[in-house]
Amino acid sequence: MILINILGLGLIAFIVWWFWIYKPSDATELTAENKTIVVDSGIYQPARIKVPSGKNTTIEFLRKDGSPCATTVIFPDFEISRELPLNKSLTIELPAMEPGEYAFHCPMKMYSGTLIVS
Ligand SMILES: [Cu+2]
Repeated sequence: MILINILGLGLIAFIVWWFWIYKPSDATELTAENKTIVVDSGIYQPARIKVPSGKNTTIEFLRKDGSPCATTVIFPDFEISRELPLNKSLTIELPAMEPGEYAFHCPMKMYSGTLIVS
């Protein structure tokens, strides 16, 4: 009984850490050759993306996760919401942005990422 409680608490702690605390620190710079974000296994890969400010940017999403949760990606700051086709990359055009950090995520925010504009 105690063992089960400890396991349960551990699981809760892990979930809290995974969804709310864990933040990968490295930001990946997107380049013309390398600007694809893969959507798979609960994460955007890469999840932190550096893009230049003040000019239009395109990024590509490649969704490999078949779950409904992963289907839509939202950039709330720019009112962008797109359906991602499965196993096929989709290009999303972003407007010229002010320097700052902007979130993007799935509707339930289980997948989440950050655009770092500088
Ligand atoms: Cu979701």
